[in-house]
Amino acid sequence: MKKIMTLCIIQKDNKVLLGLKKRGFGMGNWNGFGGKVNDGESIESATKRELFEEAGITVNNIERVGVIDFSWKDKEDILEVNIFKAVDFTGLPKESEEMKPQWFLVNNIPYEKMWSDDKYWMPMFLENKKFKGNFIFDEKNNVINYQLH
Ligand code: 6OG
Repeated sequence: MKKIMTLCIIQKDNKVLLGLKKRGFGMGNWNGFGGKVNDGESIESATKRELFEEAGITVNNIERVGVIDFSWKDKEDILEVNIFKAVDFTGLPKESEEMKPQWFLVNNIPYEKMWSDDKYWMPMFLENKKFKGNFIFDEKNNVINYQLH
């Protein structure tokens, strides 16, 4: 089964806004904000909803810059993660039950405390390139195979 998910990162000047995931899937990792798209909801509105729920900020303009399929060795489920960039937002990033937001300089991204795929596509994200790809992980969530273009 394929699950459609969103992931949104704010890039402002030479900084990006990430959040420390406090619970659930990916707990302990820094990541963008996002989650599952609900039935009947568009991917764009799910992206904005998750950003508000998790970081307390509102965005008008978001741009889809990447789509990546994630799967795990010997497992059938595929996560389709739609990756968005936003430049402008209103509100002050605020900690939620799920995420603790923090700004990082683009040359100081905490890759060692992020999902192991991020170091591959984040440089493209930061350079305003568009990308598509797929990643396969082992049971320890290490990347064992990927394609990205
Ligand atoms: P909830 O299920 O907690 O949202 N996500 C991933 N992000 C990265 N960078 N790498 C992955 O590799 C990911 N798998 C899922 C999508 C989970 C959030 O985590 C993202 C969602 O934004 C496997 O609601």
